[in-house]
This record gives sequence, structure tokens and C-alpha cells, in this order.
Amino acid sequence: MFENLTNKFEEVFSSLKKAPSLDEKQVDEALRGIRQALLEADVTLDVAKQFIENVKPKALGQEIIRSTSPGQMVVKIVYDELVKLLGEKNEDINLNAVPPVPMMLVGLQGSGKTTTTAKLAKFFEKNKKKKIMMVSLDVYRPAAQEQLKSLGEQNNILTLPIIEGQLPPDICRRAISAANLNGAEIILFDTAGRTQIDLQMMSEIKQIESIINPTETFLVADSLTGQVAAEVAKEFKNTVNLTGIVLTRADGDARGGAAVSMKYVSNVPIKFLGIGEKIENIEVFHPDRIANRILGMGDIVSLVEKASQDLSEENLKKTEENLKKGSFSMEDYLTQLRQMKKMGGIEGVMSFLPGVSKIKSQMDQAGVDESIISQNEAIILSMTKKERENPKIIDGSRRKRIANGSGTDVATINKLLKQFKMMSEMMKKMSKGNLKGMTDKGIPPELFNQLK
Ligand SMILES: Nc1nc2c(ncn2[C@@H]2O[C@H](COP(=O)(O)OP(=O)(O)OP(=O)(O)O)[C@@H](O)[C@H]2O)c(=O)[nH]1
Ligand SMILES: [Mg+2]
Repeated sequence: MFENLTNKFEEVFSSLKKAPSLDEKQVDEALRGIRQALLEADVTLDVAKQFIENVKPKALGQEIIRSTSPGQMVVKIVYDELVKLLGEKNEDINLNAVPPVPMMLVGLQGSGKTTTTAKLAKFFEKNKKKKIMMVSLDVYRPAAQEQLKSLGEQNNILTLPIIEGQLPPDICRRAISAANLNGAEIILFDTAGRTQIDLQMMSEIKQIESIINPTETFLVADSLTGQVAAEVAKEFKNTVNLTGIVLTRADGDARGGAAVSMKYVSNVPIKFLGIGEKIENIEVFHPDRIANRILGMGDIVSLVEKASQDLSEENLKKTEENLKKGSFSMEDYLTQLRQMKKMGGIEGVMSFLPGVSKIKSQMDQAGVDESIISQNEAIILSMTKKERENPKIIDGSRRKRIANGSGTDVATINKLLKQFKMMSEMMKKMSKGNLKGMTDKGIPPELFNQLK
């Protein structure tokens, strides 16, 4: 996600950070680099200009130039401005209405409205603990209503039964009374795709809005369309009261122009990111975390949240305690491997970590094999409890037994044990807050060779 932009920023920052002192010329050069990076990301010209204008006076402040690490301070200024541009903080959804709380999704054709309706339903069910009903108002595209119905069936979400030939205003009214009967607390209205030039379709959403009176009207916009997405938001806002953006296909967007321009151009906050086709591929948009990701500082908080969603609380707590104590057992390692698997393998985890591009290119070059995770899991499962707690006791004959049990050979066991030893040493360092060395340089070569 947004890797081109990240790479550009990393380039600019690495020369900034290296400079022992800064003069106006160097700052100017860095700002030119940043401007270029933004424009290449398909950010609007206005946004790029304003961004530089905000950063410049701060970066040129005498206290910065004269400080001991001027480069780092400029990086911090850029980070702060980027957070501001992205919208400062996440704006929570508005549930402030008598249930069933109505919300609707609007947007251009194919932007991802129907998929997002189901994603949001699951998300609200899980995180807001609400019962949801989904309703399709797309009576124009053949099979559009069935698409939502089948998403509901697959994912165990209530949908309003379809009545052929009924028009959107009547469907809205029927939905509200059905939700009341079923005890649904939120109704999500999926609408038909429309273009702003289709005036009849645009006035239809206005009509729907006045019937259901939604607390949230989400514009679903395709991240890949860059600054056009921001213009679309501005246009839709002229018709309905948009309260938030869901930016879809962020998973495939290397540039990030839509994410960066959206708030500034339309003055509507991004509330969610669509990051894949599956129902769980949605995440809350946190400006500070995204700025971290874009500037190549990684997004440890999201990573940790994602991990804790997937694993049992108990295991995680134990692992965390062990980490703090600096004692990292095979059992913890197993927990971590399983966690990694759930999070989309090594690649999935790496995409959240700082210094991503560096590590990724290391991995691409080396051709890291994801099946190694399953193999290591099998090996650890072939160990006895005692061995897992204290791998030091695993001598030659034990290694042979474990190799047989896991269908591998002694050399592979040796490799895993060595890898484990390095891991636990690294964990000890990390537990002392010593992550920095790793983030700057990528994975240490000794460990990296072991991971191959
Ligand atoms: N990679 C990726 N694909 C997505 C995302 N969101 C939606 N899609 C895909 O985009 C395609 C269109 O999604 P729909 O939800 O049908 O779009 P829509 O806006 O309802 O389309 P219309 O109703 O025809 O206007 C589907 O193949 C989705 O799987 C996302 O965040 N990432
Ligand atoms: Mg649709």
C-alpha cells in the first residue's frame, strides 16, 4: 500500500538524516523532493503546494537549523503536517439516533459499495456489538440485489427480503419497519452506482436521504483513481450530506494520491480503508498511523491490533510477559508463527514493519519461502513440552527423533534451533526498547540468512 510514495520519502529523508547540519539550500532541496513525491503520487497540485508552504517556514526556523539533529526535526515536521493533511484523528461513526440507525453508501459504479456494505456490517457487528440489517436499493443493475443477499447469506448477516419491482423509496420504508420487527439496530443501505452527470440518479439519492435520514452517508471511492476520487467526493457532497469516505482498493494502490488529497479537497474525512476483496479486509483509517506508514516509519500499532484480533488473549499475554522478562520459549515462537500465518505470512507482516522497502527487497532477492512457516510449526509440534520450554536440552538423539516426527532432517532442525536462538536474542533486545537498530538497517544479515 502506498509503496511508491514511501520509497520517495525514504530517499528524501535518508539524505536529510545524514546531514550533520542544514542550510536553507538543503532544506529547499528536500522540499523539492517532497513536492515531487507528492505529485508523482497523484496528489492535486493545490495539496502539494499547500503542504510545502506549511512545512517550509517551520523547517527553516533557526532553532531547527541550529539544532543537533536538524534532519530528524525536519522529518518530524513533515510527519506532523502529513497527519494534519490526512485528517488529524479518526472520526468515529455516528450512532446517535433512535434504532434502527440508518446509514447509506453511495458512489460511482463499481467503486465497491456492495462489498463495503457487507464489510461494514461485519465490522459493526463485531466492534460495536450491534445487530445489522443490509438493504439493497439497486433496482437498476440486474442481480444487484441478489449480490447483497448472497453476501448476507455467506456471512450470516440479515438482509431485507427482495420484492421484485419495488422502487427505492418503498424499499426504504419497508426496511425500516422490518428492522424494527427484527430488532436490527443499524440498517445499511447499499445504493446503485451513479455518475454525477446522471442528474436523475443524483436526485434519487437525495430523495432516499430525505426518507431515511441517515446518521452516516459514506462515499465509497476507488483509491486507484487518485485525485479524481477527491473531486468525486466534492461533487457528491453538493448533493448529499457526506459524513465519511471509505477508500477501497487501497491494497492495490502504490501511489496514495487519493488518500492524501481526499480530506483537503472535499473536506470529508476518510473513515475506513478497503484493503482487499474479503469481508474482513477493512480497517479504520487512522491518520497518524497512515502517516507513519507513508513515511516508512512502519505501523506497529496496527500490526499489534491485527495480531491481537486473531489470537487468543491468553496466549498473547503469556508471550508478551515472556518477552518482557526476556525469556522467549519455543512455545512463544510457535504462537508467533501461527500469528504470522494468520496475518498473511511473512509478506503480510512485513508490510506493516518499518523499513519495509528495504526488507521487502531483501526478501524478493532471496526468494523467501512462505512454506517455511508451516514446516517450523510441524517441527515445534514434534517437540515435547520440556523441549519447548528449554530447547537447550535438545541433543543429537532428540534432534533425530524430532526430525523423524516432523518429516524433516537433522540439518533442518539445527537450522530452526539456531534461528530460534537468534530470535530470542533479538526479542531480548527489542524488549529493552532497542528496536531502532533493526528498523534502520533492515533485518540483521545473520538472522536474515537463517530465515531463508
Ligand atoms: N482489491 C480490492 N477489491 C475490492 C475492494 N472493494 C471492492 N473490491 C472489488 O471491486 C469489485 C466491485 O465491487 P462491488 O462492491 O460490486 O462494487 P459496487 O460499487 O457495488 O458496484 P455497482 O453496484 O455495480 O456500482 C468487486 O470485484 C470487489 O471484490 C478492495 O478494498 N480491494
Ligand atoms: Mg453494488
